Amino acid sequence: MGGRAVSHAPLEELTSWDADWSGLRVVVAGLGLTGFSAADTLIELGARVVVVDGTDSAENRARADTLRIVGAADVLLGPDGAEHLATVDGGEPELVIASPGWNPRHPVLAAADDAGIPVWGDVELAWRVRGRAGRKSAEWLVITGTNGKTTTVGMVESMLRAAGLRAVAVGNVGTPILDAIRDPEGYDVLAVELSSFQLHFTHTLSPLASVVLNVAEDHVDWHGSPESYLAAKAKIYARTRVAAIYNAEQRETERMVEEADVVEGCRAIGFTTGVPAPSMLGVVEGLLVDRAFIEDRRTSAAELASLEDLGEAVPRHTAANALAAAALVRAYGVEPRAVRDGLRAFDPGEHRIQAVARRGDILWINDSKATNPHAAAASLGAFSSVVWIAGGLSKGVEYAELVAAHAARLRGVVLIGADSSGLREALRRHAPDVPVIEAGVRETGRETTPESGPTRGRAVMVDAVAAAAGMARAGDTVLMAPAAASMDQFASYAHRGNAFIEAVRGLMGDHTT
Ligand code: UMA
Repeated sequence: MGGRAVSHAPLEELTSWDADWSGLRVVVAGLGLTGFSAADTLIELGARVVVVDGTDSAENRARADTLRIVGAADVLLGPDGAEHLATVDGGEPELVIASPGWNPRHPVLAAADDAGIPVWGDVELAWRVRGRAGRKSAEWLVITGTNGKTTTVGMVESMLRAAGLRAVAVGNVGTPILDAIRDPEGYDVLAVELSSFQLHFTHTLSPLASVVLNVAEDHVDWHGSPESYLAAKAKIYARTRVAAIYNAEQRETERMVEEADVVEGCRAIGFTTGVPAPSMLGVVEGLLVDRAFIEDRRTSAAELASLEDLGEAVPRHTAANALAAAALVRAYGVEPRAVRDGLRAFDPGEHRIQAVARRGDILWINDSKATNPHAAAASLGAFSSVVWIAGGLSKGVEYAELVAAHAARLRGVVLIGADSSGLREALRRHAPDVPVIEAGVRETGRETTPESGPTRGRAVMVDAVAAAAGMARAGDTVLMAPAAASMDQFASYAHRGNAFIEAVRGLMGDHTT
């Protein structure tokens, strides 16, 4: 390492771990989970790496120290380093790796684009280095969608493991894909959750099977328009080899498959919560069935599992996610029994439609994972009379449709979030009779949110829960499903969910479920 080796192969030939990456000049944008794993990998491959990150935090400094020790050419922290495209060993970079949180219009990425320098995400890098002499190279089953990605990727992982395969859920779910690629034991299959951000920076991925679970408006601020958000999602189908899986109840996803440039012989497979046509998975009399990956699909269907295997009172979207997961693993060749066993063993995790407490016939639900209107609509639709705690970072989406569709079930609304004006306005227009309280401003009657951030969030949530308790009547559900991201007042959706749980428990002592 070090030195100025320039022996590397041209970028188009850098398609395996064993290719010659030495001396390749790379700028890695971001030093979070993605940037760290990408920089560490590239250094191991012998590339010359400069990492830039706009935040000079203690955490980033610690990561920077580690990367310097293993051989990074430089790590630039703070706004100055992240304003312009850095040089590497005094020369222009030949490649930029973008973390998903980086907007393509960010000055560093825009400068790379202007200079004709390729910009890849960590997913592109991981795809290229997945093949390595002496290690098994995992197949990829890839998942995107506006909602349900994390649940589905977890179901896929659980089904694969039930089939006795070495498998792991990676990607947007939280474990960088490069960590799995570099695992010494290797995997048979990777269940890969991809966000629209990650897909935007992906160029040559050719998965065994792919799915867009559903599409609704989200992340408009990052992508610039709803159209470019959908275009990023549709990229997941490109070069799919065995099965391009679509939601038969959402024509947009089917159209994406029709328009995708898949590998010759790849099949289009639908999933539906209704009765399936041939080449689909669906539900018949309470059973999840497969009419796609069986011999005689014209006249029969294979039983995979029952709705009860998913748990009690399964919402429709959970059944849809299970069918999508089943389609992915069936494309790989997993047997029906492992689909069932995987679903039985699957634990949906916290913060999604999670019952937190019940007292005085009022049910308290944490759905902090509902970070956009589509996700919030799914949980609002599950209850008949709701006190809704909502608001936060809106990411540029519209609330009119959501509020209009669910106004009749709202007992009242408690607004959180540093600026929930979009939601407030939608409520004023489409639910004028529903009382709205703003958490954090009630005591004094004026805005008391000079600061934002985690500490602020906790106090706001305590106030929101108290306000909701005041509105709720017997038979109501208090639902924290914000339809917005959390980062204006909380560190993450998990932090927001925990703040809610703590506040509810604080309010009622030990009467929780
Ligand atoms: N940064 C800058 N300038 C910028 C943007 C970010 O300097 O303009 C720096 C930050 O200071 C920080 C680093 O970049 O140090 C963060 O990079 P990042 O935001 O890309 O986050 P990572 O830690 O790399 O995590 C990412 C995903 N984050 C995002 O897409 C925003 C994680 O998804 C994912 O789990 C992880 O990679 C591993 O693959 C999280 C997420 O919120 C859960 N995803 C969104 C969602 O699900 O809705 C898309």
